[in-house]
Amino acid sequence: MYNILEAPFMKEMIDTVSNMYAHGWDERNGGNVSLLLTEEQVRDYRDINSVIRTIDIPFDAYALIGKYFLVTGTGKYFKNVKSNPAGNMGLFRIGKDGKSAELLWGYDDGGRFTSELPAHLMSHIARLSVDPDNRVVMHCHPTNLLAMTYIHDLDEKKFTHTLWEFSTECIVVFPDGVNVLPWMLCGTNEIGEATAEKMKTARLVVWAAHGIYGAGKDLDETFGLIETAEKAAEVYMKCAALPKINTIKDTELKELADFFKVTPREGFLNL
Ligand code: 2HA
Ligand code: ZN
Repeated sequence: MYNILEAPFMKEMIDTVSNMYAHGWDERNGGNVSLLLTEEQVRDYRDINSVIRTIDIPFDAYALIGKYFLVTGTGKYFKNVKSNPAGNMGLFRIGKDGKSAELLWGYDDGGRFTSELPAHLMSHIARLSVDPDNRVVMHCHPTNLLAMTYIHDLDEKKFTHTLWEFSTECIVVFPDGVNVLPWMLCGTNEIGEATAEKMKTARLVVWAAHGIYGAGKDLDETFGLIETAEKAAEVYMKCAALPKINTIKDTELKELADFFKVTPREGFLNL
């Protein structure tokens, strides 16, 4: 059995949440990340039969029974994850009833997973149904995307189009676009269900006046996805109050998509 703090997945998780904090996306206890692991990955670092305690899950996660997740803790600060990984994160398996988390490591101070677990697990289920390689769900509060939700139409086509228009690489990085939810109460099963539904058609889901959810096959890819959208939102916010005299035309967006062999979301370009 190896030291779990030396596990590549653990190091990558610590680096990623630290980087998210450094980017200003996760003030105080803002943000949460979940990483789906295989039993093989976990077995090298943990006795999978030694369950520390079980924690109730507030909905039926039957579709994920037996699956392993490394998840940031509720009320915990990303700022502190690096100096105290086991106090700020936990690794658990979804129990046979689908309604309990079997803790194998972490949440050392008696804590539990993020209050946004429903949105995370439901989003994992939704993404896995369209992409079996999906492993990560990431939530944070990037400043410019958040700002944009106060001044921009929340229509998904319009929101996506603006991001595509305000940085050349966007259509290549997220050709599936961005879905948007209106303001909703966070931490509930309802926002979890709504987020998961939106995750079926895009890997980015904006929560108006709150933040964003991203999904991907690994931590780097998911971080990069949010980073790219946030960059475009930043450029948009710098330009929004100024007269706009240049843009990327839809014919040019199509040229980009063709050259990089991606398929833009149906109907999102005005051609
Ligand atoms: O966990 O970001 O959405 C803190 C949050 C809630
Ligand atoms: Zn949040």
